[in-house]
Amino acid sequence: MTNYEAAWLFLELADRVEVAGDNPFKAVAYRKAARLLEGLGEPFAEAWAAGRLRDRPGIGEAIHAKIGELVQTGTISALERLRREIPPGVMDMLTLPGVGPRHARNFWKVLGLEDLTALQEAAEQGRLRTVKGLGPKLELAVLRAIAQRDAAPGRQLLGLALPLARDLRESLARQPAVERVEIAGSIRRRAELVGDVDLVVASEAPEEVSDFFVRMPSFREVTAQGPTRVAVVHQGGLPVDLRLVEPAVFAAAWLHLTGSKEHNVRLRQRAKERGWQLNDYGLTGSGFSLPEEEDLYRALGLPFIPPELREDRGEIEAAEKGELPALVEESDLRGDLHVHSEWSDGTASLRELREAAARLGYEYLAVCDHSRSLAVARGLDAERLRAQRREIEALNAEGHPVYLLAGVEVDILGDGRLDLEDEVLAEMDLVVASLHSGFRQEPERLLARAAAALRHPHVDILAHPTGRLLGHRPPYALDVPALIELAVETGTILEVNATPDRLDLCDLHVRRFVSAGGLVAVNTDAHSTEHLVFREYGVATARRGWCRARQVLNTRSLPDLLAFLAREKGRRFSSA
Ligand code: DGT
Ligand code: CA
Ligand code: CA
Ligand code: ZN
Repeated sequence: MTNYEAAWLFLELADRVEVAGDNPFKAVAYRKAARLLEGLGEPFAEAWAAGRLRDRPGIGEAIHAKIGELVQTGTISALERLRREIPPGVMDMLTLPGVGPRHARNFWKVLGLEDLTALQEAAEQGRLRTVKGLGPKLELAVLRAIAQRDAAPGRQLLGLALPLARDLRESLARQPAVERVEIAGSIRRRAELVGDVDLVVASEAPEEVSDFFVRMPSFREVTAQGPTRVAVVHQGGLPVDLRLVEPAVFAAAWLHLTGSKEHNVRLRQRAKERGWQLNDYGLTGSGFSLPEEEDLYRALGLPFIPPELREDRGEIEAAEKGELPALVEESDLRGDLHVHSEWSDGTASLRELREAAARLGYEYLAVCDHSRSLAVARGLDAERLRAQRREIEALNAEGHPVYLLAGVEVDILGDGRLDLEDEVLAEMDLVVASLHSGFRQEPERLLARAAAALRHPHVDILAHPTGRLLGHRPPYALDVPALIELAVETGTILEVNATPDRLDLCDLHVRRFVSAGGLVAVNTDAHSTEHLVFREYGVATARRGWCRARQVLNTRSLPDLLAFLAREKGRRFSSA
């Protein structure tokens, strides 16, 4: 058993202990032990036998004994007991985003729910909120997560699949038999929904790698296992496809498995025109040595094409002419222009948000809590907004590297008016407007509401313009091309909301908007400090929309941003 496998068992033990309602400190201790085992640097069994695990920080007597059990019997009796005690359907609940071990315990122990179907039913009947500590918010999260699975059967949010793919890649990368491992497929192209995880491994000892892989505890099923391919199904239901190749053909295999299929077809045509054949083993007949993807593209007369563009949407033609855009990168962002604090429905204080922004190296953060009509979110009225501004000004007086802008996310009301008086909006550093109601309205009415906001002199940004929730709610019946045209005309920024189930605007709309001269803002709409890293998905969407750094407002420095906002709306894009 490898250190990794041992670590996984301790992580599983931690989850199960929490679900069973055992002493919570135990779970913390098991997770700590798992981290230690992972980073040990020598086989854990040897370290244990030589007594080198004794008295390590985090390894108490009880954990030391459990590691001994693992060494001697290959398992931990406490874990085996919990595996028998907890119904498998309860552990399935942990695969829903937003559901942790403590929730699962409550569902099981308090409400008697033993699988996802029962959980869904209880959430629909509003029974989850009857348990102390569980609220309507969790009910919604559960329903949304379950609906997501159903609405896009077999397809998963990038925001869930990418972290999983990275975990698997990391585990494989630390195997001595693995020379190189990379993520391929739609995840590498950063598609918003993906069908599976594709991994490519270069190895001289593929059996060793596949043996290791199928024994990883994160899978519920092995569907294929051969010398070049292993297919498994992750606990959460997502299939994982592992290809094993000779190190010499790694680049060709990686290119092939990254896709898209349509992009590959075009590349093959080019190879054929040159009298070669492109396949997952390389460029047959060309005589080139092609250690990297870049070399393959060069042999075909093209510069490297970023994976996000490989959809046969004109990238080959642009590459030929040397006109590929230099795509915006995460490191280009200097701030986030739409975050929520505990003043409305966020969980973090302004100070905590500012610290989290500093950790990302940001220069600014626009606090945009909800306006009053959004009562479920404890929206702010003019008076509370002014109180919040005083707190923001006091914080800014501290000379911290992150400057806070006093913004607001103002609701666009049913008739197109905004939820705050013009004079209040005029006081704000930044106004983000959004539609939160009227999902079933007629297209004309919706467009009229959005248009009123775009034409409003104080509305700087339209947030999550189409209102879609991936796998859960379709976009509003909104005429997006018309909206885009009006946004360009009025100088209104359109948001690329980076929340993994929004990604709104989507890639194609981003492309249309920026090529028409519009500017976007990549915002996380964070409701807690952890959400700020969602920017990765927003940047990915912008990149898939062929977006350059200068087409994203929040890549600008603070002085440039303030100068931009100081200009009259109508002049913003032209002088941008
Ligand atoms: P997905 O999994 O549905 O989100 O989308 P992909 O693009 O990851 O598709 P997948 O997993 O079936 O295959 C991974 C890549 O392998 C795909 O993007 C391109 C390549 N590939 C698979 N099948 C074919 C094929 O029949 N022809 C060509 N040219 N390439 C293929
Ligand atoms: Ca795939
Ligand atoms: Ca696949
Ligand atoms: Zn928001």
